[in-house]
Amino acid sequence: MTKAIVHTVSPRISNCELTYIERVPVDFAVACQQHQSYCQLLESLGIEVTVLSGNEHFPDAVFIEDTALVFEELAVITRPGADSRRGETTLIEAELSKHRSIAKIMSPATLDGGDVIQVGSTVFVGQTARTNSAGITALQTVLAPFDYEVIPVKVDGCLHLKSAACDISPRSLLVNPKWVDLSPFSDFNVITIDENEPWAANAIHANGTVCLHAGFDRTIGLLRELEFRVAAVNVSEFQKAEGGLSCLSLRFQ
Ligand code: CIR
Repeated sequence: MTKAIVHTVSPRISNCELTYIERVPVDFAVACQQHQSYCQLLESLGIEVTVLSGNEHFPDAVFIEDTALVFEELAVITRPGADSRRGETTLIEAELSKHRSIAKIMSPATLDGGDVIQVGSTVFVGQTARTNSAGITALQTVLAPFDYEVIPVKVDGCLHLKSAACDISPRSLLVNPKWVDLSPFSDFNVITIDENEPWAANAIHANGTVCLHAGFDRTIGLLRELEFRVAAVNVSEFQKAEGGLSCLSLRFQ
């Protein structure tokens, strides 16, 4: 992975969508600092970071992961499940068309990038309030010319598949088993988060390093015991908006 696209924090982030958590004010200044640290962490891992800012009027614009999926062969512009987020995709399409040919998810399908884990030629897609069955079928259709297997995954109790499971190496998934059906993951090395840190499964990995929210000490310790190289960054303000590390970037080669 060598590139990441991020989006600046909207000054309206406190008006973000919320589904499973109570609304508390997001400190905009702290969120901006945390976003900068996140970008610096990606850069320290050898990733070239492009920062967009044209969607600042959308409260959830910083959670750019939900707007697109980038595969080697093409980029898929999603149709986010939340009405308030649909307009975010125009800017992202313009940016991604510099890197890939574009396919689009169309109505009535809905699909959030946070529901998709790509590990090699396997594409897991969460069945959630944001991603409907037409969205999963639409993704299967756009990927049909290529060598991917699209596998639906049952998710319950959290917003996105990636709130419950993320790839942390080409063969390993970090999971919260309370929120996701593990049976589709039988070919992978499945690592369970510490149960006191239910949100800790939202992680990213880049160039051999797993990145986690700094507050998840126990899960970080567990991964280090398993000899993963781990870097921590504080994303507490984004957790108040029901986001985590993966949501804050679109990452691709
Ligand atoms: C939303 O509800 O859409 C935002 N407040 C949070 C999105 C988090 N995105 C992600 O997990 N990929």
